[in-house]
Amino acid sequence: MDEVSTRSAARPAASTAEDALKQKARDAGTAIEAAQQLQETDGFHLVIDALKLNGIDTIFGLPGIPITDLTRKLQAAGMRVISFRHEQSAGYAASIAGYMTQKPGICLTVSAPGFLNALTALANATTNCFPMILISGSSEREVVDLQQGDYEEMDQLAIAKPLAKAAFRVLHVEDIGIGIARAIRAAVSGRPGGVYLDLPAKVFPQTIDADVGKRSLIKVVDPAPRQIPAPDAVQRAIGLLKSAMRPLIILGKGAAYAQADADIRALVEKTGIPYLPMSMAKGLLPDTHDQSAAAARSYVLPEADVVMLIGARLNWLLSHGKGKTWGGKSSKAWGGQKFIQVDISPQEADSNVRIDAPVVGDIGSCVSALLAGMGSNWPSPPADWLDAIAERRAKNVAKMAETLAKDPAPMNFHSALNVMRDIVRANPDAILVNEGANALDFTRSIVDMFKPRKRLDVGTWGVMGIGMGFSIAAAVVSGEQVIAVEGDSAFGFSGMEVETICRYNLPVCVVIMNNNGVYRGDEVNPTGAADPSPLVFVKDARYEKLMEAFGGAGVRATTPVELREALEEAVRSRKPTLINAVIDEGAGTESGRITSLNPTARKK
Ligand code: OXT
Ligand code: ADP
Ligand code: MG
Repeated sequence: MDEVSTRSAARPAASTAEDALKQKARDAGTAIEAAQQLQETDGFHLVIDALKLNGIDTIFGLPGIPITDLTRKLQAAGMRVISFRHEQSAGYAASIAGYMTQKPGICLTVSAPGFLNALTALANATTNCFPMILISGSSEREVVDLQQGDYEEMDQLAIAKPLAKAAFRVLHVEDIGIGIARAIRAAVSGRPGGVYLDLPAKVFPQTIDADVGKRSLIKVVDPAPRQIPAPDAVQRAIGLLKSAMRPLIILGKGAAYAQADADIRALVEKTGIPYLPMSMAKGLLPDTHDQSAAAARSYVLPEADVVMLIGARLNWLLSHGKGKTWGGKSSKAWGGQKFIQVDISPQEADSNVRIDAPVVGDIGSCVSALLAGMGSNWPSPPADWLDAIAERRAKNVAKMAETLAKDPAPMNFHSALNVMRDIVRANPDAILVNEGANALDFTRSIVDMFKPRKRLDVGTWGVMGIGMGFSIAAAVVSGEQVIAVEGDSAFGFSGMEVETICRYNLPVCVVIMNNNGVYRGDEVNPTGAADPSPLVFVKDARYEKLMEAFGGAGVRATTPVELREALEEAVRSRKPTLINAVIDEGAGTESGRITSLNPTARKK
């Protein structure tokens, strides 16, 4: 750690002889004061020192009262401070930085409105198990608690609590070290999540003896301790897996987060069991892997008899583990599968259906224990199971290839994403950010991923607005090229951050799948009045000019050839680029692949 920072004093200049004398006397006083100050530190510096001590080197935020000076001082202390145009994007950036690095991503905001702007991201982080810490300045406690109308008055701690994994407030400068240590531990240990840390304005200028301050800081030892699974739980899981005739492994984003890539691949390959990657687990093994059952999803879920979930929850994305998707006779009926669930959270088991073999621990430890317990001659799954999957997969892949080979005018999702598929294959280190409905669902199934943690998307909530925040953080923490495939509606939620992308000159290429609206752009107002349908946007919007406005490259692409050229140039130049890919406005469907979740009106 650097030495604990100290504050410095300014001195006035002397003009006359008398003034000079006075100045001399003052200087003597100032020197004593300065010496005293040299031995003092304050809240600003202790926050910086505590973060640095714990290896935090990047802050995502937006300055203003009471944290403006903190952002300056963080930068002056050598930390990377990425300043956004809206706190929501800063929050999403922090959360995905946490997912990518296993270190809590830090988002720094002002009080009440700034805090609230970041709150969606904090809640989203908790929901997705991403480790982040939202640090917000807040107003005078005494005034807030008496509701006397302080500047940006709000009881932020109370509001954050139900949306965060943990929430803390620091009232005294000497507790800053503990507050930050607790926040770090809470964010990354066990099931990761979003943590709120409230820092009232008056803590920042509070002073304390520098030595006492230094001693008050905590370097967190082993912030995310390994959690070794119980040997009998491992044996139970192995026994069940061995008994399977039609086994299936489902890899979720918890498995990607765990960074146990080699062991997970070894487990899949050693068992020979087909696997299904959840969206953000794509690339954990290359999507072109022989054992991938992604292209046979609707076949393997109902047909499997034993399913091993690794870092994936049986939530809505997996139809709660029951119902017709799983071969159940009705929408809530159990399909008959037995489940093994590998997860760090003991409470996750039985959340939707019975888990016959829970394996509780961190995925790295669990997978290596499973591997060790399996011995060296694990039998291959029955050939008829593998053959049936291969057949179904080949059929779907051939069907997809046929669609991708078409070149309709105007361009549609398939012909545009066929280009994207080639570009990602040629640049497997590039990070793909993805949001929208059709723009999301088509990209997920068309664009293969080849390396872990390269696909970042709307996650558990299907939330729009993550696009630019995720892209900025991904570029900042990895230095890699980022390609953001965005629905035109999705892009609108965080579009102003293209200025941030240009300001920091990040290698981000935003591709807008522009179909003039939410899901599609051809809806009309049924009354015939002048107002457009609630689902459509200005036709032929020139989104590319937004990027040009800030010095980046803007391209309007109406054909796959133009799109390919623009993408290749973006990747070659690493310049901030926005490609407005003009898609047939009638190409999408309502809510993409999740149309069925829309309630339908009884009365037409
Ligand atoms: O097996 P079958 O035959 O079924 O085939 C499957 C696979 O086997 C096959 N497949 C393949 N075939 C060949 N080759 C390969 N490689 C291959 N891979 C797969 O393809 C099919 C499909 O596979 P998939 O996708 O794996 O399977 P399936 O059944 O779809 O999986 C189910 C799910 C649930 C896991 C999956 O669908 C999924 O992950 N879905 C996520 C959906 C989601 O999160 N959507 C986003 C939310 S929608 C809505 O809420 C929107 N809003 C409202 C809103 C939101 N969200 N947030 C906020 C803050 N405010 C409002 C809005 C405003 S979307 C939206 C904007 C939309 O407009 P845009 O302009 O942005 O976007 P466009 O729609 O483009 O206009
Ligand atoms: P997906 O959306 O990809 O299916 P989910 O977010 O539903 O994934 O599930 C991720 C799961 O992974 C959560 O239940 C979480 O507790 C678990 N998890 C996260 N990190 C770890 C880890 N390091 N070890 C074990 N489990 C983890
Ligand atoms: Mg759209």
